[in-house]
Amino acid sequence: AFVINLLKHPTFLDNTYHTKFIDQTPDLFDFKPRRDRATKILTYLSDVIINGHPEVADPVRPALARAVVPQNKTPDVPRGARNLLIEQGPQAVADWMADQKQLLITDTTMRDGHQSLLATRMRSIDMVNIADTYAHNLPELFSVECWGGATFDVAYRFLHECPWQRLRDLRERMPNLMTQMLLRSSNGVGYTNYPDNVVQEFVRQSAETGIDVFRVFDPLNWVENMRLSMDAVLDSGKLLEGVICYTGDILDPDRAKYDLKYYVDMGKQLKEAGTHVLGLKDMAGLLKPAAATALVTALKEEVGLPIHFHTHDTSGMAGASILAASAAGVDAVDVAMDAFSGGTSQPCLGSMVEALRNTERDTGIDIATVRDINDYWAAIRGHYAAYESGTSSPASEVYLHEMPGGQFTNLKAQARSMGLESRWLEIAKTYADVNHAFGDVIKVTPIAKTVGDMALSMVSAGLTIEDVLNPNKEVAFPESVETFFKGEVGQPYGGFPEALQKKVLRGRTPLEVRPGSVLPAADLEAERAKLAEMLDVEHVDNEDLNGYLMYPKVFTDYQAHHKINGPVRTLPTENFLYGMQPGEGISCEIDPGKTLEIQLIAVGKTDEDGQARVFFELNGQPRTIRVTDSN
Ligand code: 3PY
Ligand code: ZN
Repeated sequence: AFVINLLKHPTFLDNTYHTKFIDQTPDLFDFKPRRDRATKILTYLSDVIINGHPEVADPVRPALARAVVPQNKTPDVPRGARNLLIEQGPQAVADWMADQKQLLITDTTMRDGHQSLLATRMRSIDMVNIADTYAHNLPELFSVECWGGATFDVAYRFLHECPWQRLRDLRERMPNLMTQMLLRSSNGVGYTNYPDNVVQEFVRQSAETGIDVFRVFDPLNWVENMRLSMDAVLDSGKLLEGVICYTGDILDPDRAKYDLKYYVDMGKQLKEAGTHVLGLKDMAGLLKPAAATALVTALKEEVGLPIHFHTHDTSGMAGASILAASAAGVDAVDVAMDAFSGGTSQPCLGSMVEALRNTERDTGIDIATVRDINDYWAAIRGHYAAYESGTSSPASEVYLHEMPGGQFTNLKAQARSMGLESRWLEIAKTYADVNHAFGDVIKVTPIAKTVGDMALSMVSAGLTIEDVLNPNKEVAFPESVETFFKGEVGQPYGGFPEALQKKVLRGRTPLEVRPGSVLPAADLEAERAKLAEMLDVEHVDNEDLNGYLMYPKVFTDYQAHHKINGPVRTLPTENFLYGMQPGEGISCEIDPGKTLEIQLIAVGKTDEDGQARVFFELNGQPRTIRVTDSN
């Protein structure tokens, strides 16, 4: 084998070797390609070192601050809200919430914070490293939102790591804190309706792996379509937060479709459907302070459930809405750690703690602790500079288009990639036109994307809303628009605009029932067997099965990446994104207590065959990796 390696070696083949070549070329001694996890991780690093990370435009690593994990304030983990959930169940938590004088705080940094600011790219390692500190130093938190929404597929798709492992690791390190997820009802954590048993199985597994609070919303505020997932949460014994999505403006008589009565009625329906807590989800940040006062007051009085308010600071005014909601008696609110707050994310946690200090609604959170933890997050945010959207000021235009926080920067990036960035205001206006043409819909996943798809396609094709509505003008509708008008997302409040529906459907009959009711159940065991065969493994566990059921292709692509590159989740973020520099050493813990010490020694020149060699020391032993240079 040594001779074959030598004969095939490019340096040998092109006659440039010299006597020291054998001594200096350790990969000759790699008799068969060793595909252990260490080799896989070195392969990944070599690829990034030579070819760069596909999402990082500027491969030069910026000067990065070190993220310092603060000291624990106590040796033991103090009691937190989760202890009550475990000991007395979800109703006791809801009762306790309603009894509290203080404003309860959810920290969204690990979910909506980075989803809204950094395209959901925060990696598990950066959450897991600070989780023990949260457990020790922030036991006052109501919950830590850290899962669901877009984080599930982005973990597999772009971070090449397993979202279930993230949840398991966080769960283990925060035994006293309630973990919270965002569930898109029958859309699970995807963009389309799944069969009922897939949704039920997903909820069951999420609860088993570690979710305590399920925030459940439907994009059409259709309670009928929420019941199945809500019942699944109730069966799991965890805390159910059925959600009202807020849109429009209850104080504007011209937006009468979604008035105070509409929201109160929906709150009552959610109560009747068994929710423990009423969520108020203002995904675009449209609930102005005076409206917050009116809405929270009415919901408290007429529904009588504890209320958890979620908003976005796109307009720069969300902090004022939270204070108004707090004064009106809201029970809990979502905020993000300072470094992950503001703009399209949630308002600032530290400032909210300060604003309420020494008032009746004092959060009880120690501001010095917040500063220490935020110092960690500020450094972490810098590591993801490649994903910053460049939006740096409040945007009152949000009241025009009503785009949710997670979509705003995304759609701008999409417009940029289509060469339409300079026509942004036109896109924003078109988005508003589409919303009205669609019957004034609630813009949240996946309908926000549907409206965005339509707006972009109109601007790029030079179509006006009159063209779209004109029955005699041929228009190519995006697939998501067809799905919506076919009734496959559900039934919108007030029904579909008939003429437009007719035009989109071209004679096809729309669905008028709950989409899940006509989808055949998935054969879970057959799917498991099919996946085991595809992956060439004996057994597929429930977490992997659920990942596959939600996102078949994304999941199998993730598995293929994992087979080549190993557990890349264990790499520090700066190395995951920027590779390593000669002389640099890093550690990655691939199993509890099993750590790889990796040092980059040198990067060889790319040879004529386009192969580059990267020289490492792995746990003190020399290792060479060859990769194709695709530059
Ligand atoms: C999601 O569905 O991911 C959202 O954050 C909706 O607001
Ligand atoms: Zn949100």
